[in-house]
Amino acid sequence: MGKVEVVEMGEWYLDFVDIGYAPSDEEILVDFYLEPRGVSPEEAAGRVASESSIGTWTTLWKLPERAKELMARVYELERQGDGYRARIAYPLGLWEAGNLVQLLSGIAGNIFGMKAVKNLRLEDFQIPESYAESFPGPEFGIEGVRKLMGVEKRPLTATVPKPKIGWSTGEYLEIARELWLGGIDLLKDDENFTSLDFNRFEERVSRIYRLRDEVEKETGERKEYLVNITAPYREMERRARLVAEHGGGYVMIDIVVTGFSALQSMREVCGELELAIHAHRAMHAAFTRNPRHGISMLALAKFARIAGVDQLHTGTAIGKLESKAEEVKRINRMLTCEWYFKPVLPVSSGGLHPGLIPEILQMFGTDLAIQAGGGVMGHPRGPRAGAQALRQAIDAAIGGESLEERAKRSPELREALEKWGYLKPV
Ligand code: CAP
Ligand code: MG
Repeated sequence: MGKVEVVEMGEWYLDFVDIGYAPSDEEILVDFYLEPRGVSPEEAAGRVASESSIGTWTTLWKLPERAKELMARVYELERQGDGYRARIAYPLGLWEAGNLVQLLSGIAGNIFGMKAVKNLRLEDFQIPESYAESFPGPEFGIEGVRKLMGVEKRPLTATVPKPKIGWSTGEYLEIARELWLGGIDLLKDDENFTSLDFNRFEERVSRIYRLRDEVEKETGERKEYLVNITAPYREMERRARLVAEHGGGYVMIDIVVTGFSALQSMREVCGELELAIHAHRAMHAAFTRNPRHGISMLALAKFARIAGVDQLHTGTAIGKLESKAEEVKRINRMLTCEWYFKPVLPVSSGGLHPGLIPEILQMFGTDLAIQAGGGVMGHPRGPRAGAQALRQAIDAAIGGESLEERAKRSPELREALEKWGYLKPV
């Protein structure tokens, strides 16, 4: 490396602005939306680049020789709505290979609290292959989970035995049996259901896989259990090992509340144990929902694919939780496209019931998982009929048959339509 002259920092922030700079293909490129406050857009963008790379609020006594090579650079800045789109290039020397949490602490850390921006949102980012190679990505991916479940084409189905929490272990297993016999592929714990006095993790896991094996024999279909291992890290590891010991095929992790450090380590553990990871995103809307400030769900989903989840909730656009169709489609495209890592199966969930299935498949296609909790457990004749109605709706939608037509010969679907029709929950 040639001698880098130590420079006296003048307009410190504007030194991080180099509009028209052409980033090398060995840099991490990040797209931000920002609204300056009290400073020019250039200085606001420069402050973001400074604070997220090597800078601070003032010029400094001295800089190490390599400083200049580590400075981030704003290379594009253009009006966007009430603010600006700022594109920033980060030299790879700033980032530790394989350490996603360090990347997050840089490009998604202090900068959201800067006074010089009224709002700031991390919209998207690109990484070079040399950085991507330091991450495993998904162990199974879409092909792997479809092979695990023996389901080639149609959407995988999942159901949470609602209410979210309350069933005893025995009651839970009885419902699991009904759901699996009715045609649900994946029994799913809810995001806030872990191990409680009336339904301990150990007892549930010690019994459920024997039941699963019985139902597989009875139906000839593969069945699995998205068992929620969310807990302090060491407990998650212990629970994953227990699942593997009992012959489980998946774990579920609430990846936002557990954090990316735990997720990266659990990805290693689950790889060793050959457990697929179903990623729940509870808490994401605390920072993804505001279109002016925070982190986009697209960026969060990209971090999750790099970290190596196999399935990820991405929204429904027409269910009970906020999400826009175009955004969900864009996220699903990013999760399933050709990239450095195996594709991740999008999970559509939240307020879904049989009446909404045709529109879900019309919007998002069939390469996804559909979770219906209330939309199955709310069926007048209980979980087995609810499961049958969901599968009947999927079969009809895939076969191009209207739900009304199919309901003529499928009473479970007819009863679901009588209860919910085509209601879009709010
Ligand atoms: C859905 C759900 C899921 C949400 C999560 C719930 O239940 O189990 O956690 O889908 O949202 O607890 O609400 P229902 P997202 O099927 O009964 O609505 O998928 O958007 O991350
Ligand atoms: Mg839930």
